[in-house]
Amino acid sequence: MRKVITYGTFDLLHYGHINLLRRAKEQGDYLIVALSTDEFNWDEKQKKCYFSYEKRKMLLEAIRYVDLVIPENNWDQKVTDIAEFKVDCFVMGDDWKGQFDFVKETGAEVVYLERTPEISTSQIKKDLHEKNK
Ligand code: C2G
Repeated sequence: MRKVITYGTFDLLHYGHINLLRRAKEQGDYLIVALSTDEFNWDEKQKKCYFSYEKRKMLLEAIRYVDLVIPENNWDQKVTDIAEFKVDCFVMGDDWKGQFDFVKETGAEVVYLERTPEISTSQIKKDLHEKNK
């Protein structure tokens, strides 16, 4: 069984996320999503999520492409996650291109997939704010 892993916040789940998850699953047979915790998002990405970790986890677990959701607590867990779960392929959107090439040291393939244009959680928040002015 070829195992794939990807990392992210996945707040206000949208079709850009689904496009990523669908293509990530196409890289193998089993997809693990390491979901950024609320603390990690705030401390490391200065992101305040609309949905809590538990709600974002529930949403991801309902997606047919996703087989397992684990917490992402820090930037450095990727190498140990890949060893622990015997992952064959690490996938991220190409806005991260080159940022995680060190993961290749684990022997896992590193794949950056094209981001879906014109949609992002921050764009959704901005548009809703404008509309409700
Ligand atoms: N994504 C995408 N297209 C979009 C928006 C997001 O392909 N229009 C991808 C991102 O490239 C990422 C994944 O969807 O691979 C999740 O995006 P975010 O929730 O924004 O995650 P991010 O804040 O990039 O966190 O350790 C890695 C970080 O946790 C990644």
